[in-house]
Amino acid sequence: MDALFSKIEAFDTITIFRHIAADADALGAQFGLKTWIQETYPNKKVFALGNDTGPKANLFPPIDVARDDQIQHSLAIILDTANAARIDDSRWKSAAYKIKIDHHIFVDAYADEEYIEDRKGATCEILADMFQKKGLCLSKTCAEYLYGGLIADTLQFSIQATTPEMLRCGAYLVEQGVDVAKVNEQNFSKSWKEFEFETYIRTHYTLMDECIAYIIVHPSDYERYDLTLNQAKEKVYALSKVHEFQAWALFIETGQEQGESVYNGSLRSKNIEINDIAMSYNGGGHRFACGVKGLKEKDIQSLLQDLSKRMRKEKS
Ligand SMILES: [Mn+2]
Repeated sequence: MDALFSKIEAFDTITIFRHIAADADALGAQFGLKTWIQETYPNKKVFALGNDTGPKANLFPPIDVARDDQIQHSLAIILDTANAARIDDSRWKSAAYKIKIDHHIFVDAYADEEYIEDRKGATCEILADMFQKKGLCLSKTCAEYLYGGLIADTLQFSIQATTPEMLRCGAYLVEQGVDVAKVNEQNFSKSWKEFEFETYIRTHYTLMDECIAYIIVHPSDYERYDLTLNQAKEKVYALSKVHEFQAWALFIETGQEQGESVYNGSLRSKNIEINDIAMSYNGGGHRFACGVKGLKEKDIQSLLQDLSKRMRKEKS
C-alpha cells in the first residue's frame, strides 16, 4: 500500500470513483479517502465522482463536478468496484494513472495497480486498516465516513467475514472520535414507509424447500411506499436472521425486453458459498452476499433450482 501513498503525494489532482448504485461502503470509502487527502494535502484538488448516488446519498456531501481535462491529469482511485462496467462515470478511463482498491471477488483487471482483499468485509475496512498501519490520526468526519461503510457492509460486525482485524479497525476508528450510536442510527434506522415495505416483503415472500425464502418485486410494489428501485433492492435483509432460512433473495423488475420483464436480484446465504451461482447469472460479489442481473422469469426459476440443489447438497 505504500505505493498508493506515494502516488497520492505525486499527483496534484486526485479523482475518486466507485460503483454505480452507490451504497454506504462505496460512498463512505469515497468520502473517507477524499476527506483524509484534503486534510493532509490542502493544496491538492480532490474530486469524488459518480452520478448514481444511491439511497445513502443523504448521509454525504454532494458529488463533485470535474472537467474532462482535470480527470485526464489525475490519479484515479477506484473503490469498491470489481469490474470496469460497474464504475460510475466512464471518464475514469482517461485518468493518467489508475489504482483499484476493492474487497469483491476478482472480476477484471482494469487499473495500473490493483489492491484486492476479498476476505475483508468492506472497502472502508481496507482503508481503515491502511491508515491504522501507518499510525495516522484521522478527523472525526473522516473516521465516521469509514465507520459507516464498515458497519453497513458488515451488518454491524456480524457477517462471516468478521475477524479480529476487522474489529481492531472498528476500534481504531472509534478512537478517532466516531459517534457510534449516531452512525448506527444513520445507517440502520428506517422511515415508516420503508418499514411498511419490509412488512410487505415478509407477508408476500415464497418459501422453497423450507429453507430458501424469496420474493419477486415489481415497481408498483415499492412505488406505493415512495421507494426507488435502489432503496427497494436493499430490503432483501427483511428476510434475514430466520433460523430456518439458509438462503434468501429479492428479485426486482428493472424493465421490459421484448414484452418480457427483466429482473436484478440480491442473493444472501447464511453460511454456504453461493457466489459461483451468482456468477453464472451475470452476477458476482461476495461469497455469501451477491447480485445477479438481466434475468427473465425462467432464469429466476433456474437460479432458484441451483440454489435449492446447493442447499440440499450441503445439508446431506
Ligand atoms: Mn463494499
